[in-house]
Amino acid sequence: MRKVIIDTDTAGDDAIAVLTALHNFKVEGVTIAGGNVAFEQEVENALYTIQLTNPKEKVPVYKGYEEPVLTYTKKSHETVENIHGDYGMGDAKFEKVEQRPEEQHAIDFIIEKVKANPGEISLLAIAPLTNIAMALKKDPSIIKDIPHLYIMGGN
Ligand SMILES: [Ca+2]
Repeated sequence: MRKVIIDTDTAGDDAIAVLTALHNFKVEGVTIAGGNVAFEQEVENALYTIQLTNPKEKVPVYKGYEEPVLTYTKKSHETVENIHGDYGMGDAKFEKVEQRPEEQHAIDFIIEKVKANPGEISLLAIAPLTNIAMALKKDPSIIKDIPHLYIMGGN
């Protein structure tokens, strides 16, 4: 089964992508980037989505960058609860699940995991590319060890 890391700003659309990936790939971890809704809510949405699948092995969740690398006119980015609902899941509010995010930063997880599995871990990037950019900036040597980088979006 293909090994992947999913980088997501989990709201309803990404929840479907995460569910699909959990069904079809060996998901080594889920990393969270600031994007669609409030960052901590994205983390909770990812944890909730993973729990729905009741995975046999724990799928760890790592917090990454909450803010963009660059902004042009504003201090930060704007979230879009007007599109995804107050909690990012179409106004549905779910209880917090038992699993909590890991302590390690998302980009350190990406770097370590890729280095430990050279040529085996593809990245599924479905959020703003902040975590991917910062991981590659911190350790460009991992580029040669990532077989595929799939991007939906690219802000
Ligand atoms: Ca997304």
